[in-house]
Amino acid sequence: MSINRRNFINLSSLGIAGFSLQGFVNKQNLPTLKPIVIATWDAGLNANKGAWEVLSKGGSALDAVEKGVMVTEDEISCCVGLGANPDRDGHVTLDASIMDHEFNCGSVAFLERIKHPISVARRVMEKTPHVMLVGEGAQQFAVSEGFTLESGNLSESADKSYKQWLKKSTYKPVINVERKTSTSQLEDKFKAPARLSNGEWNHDTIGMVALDANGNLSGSCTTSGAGFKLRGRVGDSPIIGAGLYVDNEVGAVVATGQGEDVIRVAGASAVVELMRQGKSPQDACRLVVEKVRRIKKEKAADIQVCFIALNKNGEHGSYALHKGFNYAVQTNDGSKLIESPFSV
Ligand code: SD4
Repeated sequence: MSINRRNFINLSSLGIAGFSLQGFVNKQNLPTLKPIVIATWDAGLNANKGAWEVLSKGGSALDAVEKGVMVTEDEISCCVGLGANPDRDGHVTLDASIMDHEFNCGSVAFLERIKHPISVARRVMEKTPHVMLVGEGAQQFAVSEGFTLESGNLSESADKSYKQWLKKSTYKPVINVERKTSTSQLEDKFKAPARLSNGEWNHDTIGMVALDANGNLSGSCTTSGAGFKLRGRVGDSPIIGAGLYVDNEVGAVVATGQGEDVIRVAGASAVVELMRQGKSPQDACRLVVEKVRRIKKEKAADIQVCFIALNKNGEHGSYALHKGFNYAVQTNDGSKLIESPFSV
């Protein structure tokens, strides 16, 4: 995905090397591919379209990653946002985070009855001296900022799944059953949201990272966590450094999968640090996934952990513990869905 040396030399021979390549090429003298946005899962295809409306007009990566994931939060029949599966007490509780190119960040967790947790996370970042608000306090803040308090009713599909779950009420917080399937088994891989043939969602999260025309990175993540989770459970998505991390000198990373195991390894931050040491986005993601695999030993068979990463040059990559993860990419060349490499 990098522009090759020949192209670079051509650019240099046009006289744009030296002074003007400052800010246009990175330290390794690779021209930057921008703008670009990448997002987790096939739902990322639609989300990227929302982000692209901002990026293609020269807008900021921060605006793009907010607008992008709002598309998914708006899909009421989706696994993200208020249409998602509830916790085991029957309430939908949402987590979200956002981070810009200057280490500004904001997040909300255990938030109920608010349609766009990502926008509340952005307000936390921009309007408070804090990074994170949770539960009732986060909701109060959202309402004071003019967000509507929605009904709290479950969507039709979530209500159906919850009633089904109540029959057995087994507490088995296994996230991402996609390892038992493949993208081709999804109803329609280009139509978000995807449901598995057994009726379950194959994920509950959308994560997005973008590089804008000015060369700035930002990221966002929004999720319903895990269906039928313990009340009060919070995953990695709103934890800066675990579910999301952005360092504008290096790159931006977002995670999906079993949040507990992403938190354990400070996942997104760990991937960024590996890129700082010169690893490609894919290799950096792979090394952290392999660490999770080592830590979990035989229990790695029961969980999924995935990262997507974008570096300062616009190079991107991903890695998953198990088969079945994919991510969407949007550039000036168009949009595509990429099957992620995986460990086992
Ligand atoms: C969590 N990482 O709350 C999220 C869940 C997820 O696709 O990514 N689901 O643990």
